[in-house]
Amino acid sequence: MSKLYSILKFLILIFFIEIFSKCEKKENIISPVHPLPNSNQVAWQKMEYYAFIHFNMNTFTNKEWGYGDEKPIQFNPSQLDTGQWAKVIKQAGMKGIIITAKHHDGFALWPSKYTDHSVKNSLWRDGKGDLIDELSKSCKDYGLKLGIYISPWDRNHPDYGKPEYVTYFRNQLRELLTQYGDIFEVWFDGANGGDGYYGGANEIRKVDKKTYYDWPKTIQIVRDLQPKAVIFSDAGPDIRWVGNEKGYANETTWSPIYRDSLYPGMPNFNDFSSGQENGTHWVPTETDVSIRPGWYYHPEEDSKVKSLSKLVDIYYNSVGLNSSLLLNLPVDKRGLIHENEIENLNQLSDYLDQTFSKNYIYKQNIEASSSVKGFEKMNLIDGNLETYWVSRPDDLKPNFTLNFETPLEANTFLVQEYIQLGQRIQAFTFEIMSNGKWEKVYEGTTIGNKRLIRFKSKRIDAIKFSVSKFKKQVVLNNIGLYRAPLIN
Ligand code: FUL
Repeated sequence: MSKLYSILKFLILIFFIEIFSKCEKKENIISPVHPLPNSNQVAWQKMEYYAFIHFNMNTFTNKEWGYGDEKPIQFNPSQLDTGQWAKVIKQAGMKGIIITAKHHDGFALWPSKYTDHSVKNSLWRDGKGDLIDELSKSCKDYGLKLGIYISPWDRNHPDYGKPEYVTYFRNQLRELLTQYGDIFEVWFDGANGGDGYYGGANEIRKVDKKTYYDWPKTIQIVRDLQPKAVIFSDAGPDIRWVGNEKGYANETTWSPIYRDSLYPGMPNFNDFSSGQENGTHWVPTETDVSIRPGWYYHPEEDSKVKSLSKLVDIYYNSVGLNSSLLLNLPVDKRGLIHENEIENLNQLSDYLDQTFSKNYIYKQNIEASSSVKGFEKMNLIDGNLETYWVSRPDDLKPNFTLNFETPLEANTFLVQEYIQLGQRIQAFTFEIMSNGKWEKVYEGTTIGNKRLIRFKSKRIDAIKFSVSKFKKQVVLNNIGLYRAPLIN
């Protein structure tokens, strides 16, 4: 009898342990806020800062948009060295390069078998060169990712505007996606349709931007041939345009949009540049801007390379506003990144290194308004982006405070949402206690992947970050407090 009693007691114990562990597990499941990024978008978002290179026929004709009547022999760089590009770009702290393989004038930087309008009929490398191949090898040498810009608009091609051109465009796209290894991003420009050479027709050709390219089929080609690539266009499907070419994302930047109602080149696209809070698809912004006034190299702009303070401002307003920075470097007629660019890029990377190499709140004492078990407040300051702090579902004012034993000087605050669980924060406040007095330093809206806040350098006793509006429990994976150098 007593044996039976012991067995019964044992079984009851097991039953309760099981129930208890189920409750624990339940608490550890953090429900996502849809839409969510896919793994390609997460990997892309982590790149944050990468280069655009506009180098093609326009470099030699000193234009921004070629008409399409240029001759291949006009393309003739004297010292082209993609190794120099990759070295400069790597040193600048960028993670990849997107090259204008074909711009609106239709000239191809690779020996495409579908046209004569390419490097194969130029004097460069005696017509045997392949710039995309050279660049792809240089990217590998320097551990950079390669992306492709291919203009849907082609002012050279006789069939532009007819269905035959779309076949041609797709054939070229296939070449680019199969001959040069992994491609991290495919960039489809929204500018298309207008006047051009068109094989000698010299006329205006307009297309229906919504239907002409039959985008779903073109997108499928990229999916099939480069399943890890993200696709950029004004409206996605994976990455969208920030809405201006100045280098500034919006104060409010939602990654979700109602993607199915948007299309590349649509007229009122700017209305959507802040994203759509309740959008159906995750399509984050990319901020593209040139380091000079033009996208292409013009000798008269040698003295107009953006200054360090301008570049820093752009960095904070793109990477620091839930976007990524695609900074364009116009390669010159020699086929090299110009000395003036190199100097300012190096200044920017030194500035960013000096700012972000020391996080003053790493492993400090942190107080949080609440935490879900397993997603503790220390996850905010462990330097690991895969661990995150989660506020409890009943916490209506999620916040955290850091009190410093010894007051410190800082001027930059960083905060990141763990975007794999969706974008949740709608409004926040950042406060600082200086000389014993609390002061509201910043009131903002969205956070997303990364939010950088700059403020006047202060002696700081404590900082407080509070979320006043959010969709569901707050999920943050990283915070930082930094001292950026002063720019003269
Ligand atoms: C625009 C183009 O028309 C410009 O020439 C440049 O390539 C820029 C990045 O995109 O739409």
